[in-house]
Amino acid sequence: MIEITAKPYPLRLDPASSALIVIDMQRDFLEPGGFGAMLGNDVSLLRSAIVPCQRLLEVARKAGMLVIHTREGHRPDLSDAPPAKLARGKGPTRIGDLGPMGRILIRGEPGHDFIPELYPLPGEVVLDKPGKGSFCQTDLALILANRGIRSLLVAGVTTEVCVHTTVREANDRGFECVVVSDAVASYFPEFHRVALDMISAQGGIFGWVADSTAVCSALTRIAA
Ligand code: C5J
Repeated sequence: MIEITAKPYPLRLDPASSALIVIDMQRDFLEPGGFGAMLGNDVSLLRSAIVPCQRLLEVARKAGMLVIHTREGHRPDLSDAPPAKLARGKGPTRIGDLGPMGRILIRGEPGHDFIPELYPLPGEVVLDKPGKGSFCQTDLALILANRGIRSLLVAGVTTEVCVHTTVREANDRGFECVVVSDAVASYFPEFHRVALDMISAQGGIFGWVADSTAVCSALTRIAA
C-alpha cells in the first residue's frame, strides 16, 4: 500500500489495483489547427500538463501499474457522432471537416493521434471513446474489472470536460479517483481551479486531488 498526500485527506491505495488513465492528450486538443483551436481556444494553455504526465507515466510504468491512454474521436463516416454534438461549435469548421491536421476529431487522422511527448508504449491500453466520458460506449469497465482495478490516477485534458466526466462516471461505478492537479489542464484557468475544487469538496464528493510530486514520490517509494 502507498499513502498519497491529497485533498481532502491522505489516500491509501494499492498500486496493484490502481491504474493511471491519461485522458485525450491528442494533437486535436493541444496543437494549433485541431478541435480545440477550432472552438476558439488558446491550445498552448494545455501544455503545462505534459511534463507532469511524463513524470506520472515514468513512475507508473516502473511500478508496473496498468496504463490507459484515451482518445476522443469518431468513425470516418461519423455514424457514432450524435447529431447534437456535430451541430455545436463556433465558426465554419466542424467535427469531420478538413483541417491542417486532417479531418477534425476523426479516428486515424493526424490530429486524432497522441502528442509525440506522451506516446503510449507498446502493450499499453489505447481506448477510443466517442464522448467526453471514458466509460460511455467503451470497454473500459471490462478492462478495469479484468485487472481487478479499484483506484484510478487521472491525468490529461481538459479538467472540466473529459477529466471531470470520466471521474464522475468512475465515482458512480465505485472507483476511487485521484485527479493529479498539475497533470490536468484546461483552456480556462478558472474552470480548472473550480473543477479541481469540486472533486475534493464535501469530503471528497467525487474523489481526491493530489499534485504529481505527491503521487510520484509515493509511487517511487514502492518502486525503489
Ligand atoms: C473536450 C476533452 N474538451 N477531452 N474534450 O471537448 O476534454
